[in-house]
Amino acid sequence: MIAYIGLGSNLGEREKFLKKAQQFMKEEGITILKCSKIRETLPYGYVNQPLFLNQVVEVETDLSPFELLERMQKIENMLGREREEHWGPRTIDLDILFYGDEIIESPLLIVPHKEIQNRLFVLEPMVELNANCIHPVFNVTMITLYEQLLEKLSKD
Ligand code: A4P
Ligand code: MG
Repeated sequence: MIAYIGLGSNLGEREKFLKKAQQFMKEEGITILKCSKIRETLPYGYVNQPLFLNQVVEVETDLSPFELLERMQKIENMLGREREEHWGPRTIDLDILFYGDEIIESPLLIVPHKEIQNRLFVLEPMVELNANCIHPVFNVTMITLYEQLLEKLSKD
């Protein structure tokens, strides 16, 4: 299955954490097919925290969505993430953005990630990697979601 993982880091050696996370993914049998550019972004949500580095990777995996989540959490833990503040600073945050075109709504896992449409730091790299990828809930492409968000932000 093709999946997209969003990576974010805003503590310590941010670029190193992005690289390490990808190295660990490979060790877990996850094949990285494409990587977006790394972008420095303003914190979204809880704004009083350091700037993030964000990136999205396209991966191929035989893992189920829940196995993939478990591996992402294992990698977050290995990279020393302290789970304290919701939306607060973190060495690495790994979100499953898409898992093929599957829609999953369980207490543990929501796919597509519920904030994709609100986040430029996800939509810009998604457009870069696969502009015509269709969001299975909204039934529109990444480029459309990106343009809609720009439009919305320009009115705020
Ligand atoms: N969970 C549910 N769905 C998913 C999914 N698709 N991928 C559950 C990963 N996890 C998912 O996550 C809390 C729980 O979400 C997990 O236990 C899992 O079962 P967490 O990573 O422990 O907590 P969190 O990251 O603090 O909260 P959350 O809601 O995941 O926040 P986000 O969406 O990850 O946002 N600003 C910028 N510029 N860049 C960023 O990367 N990131 C965040 C965190 C906020 N602001 C940011 C950035
Ligand atoms: Mg998260």
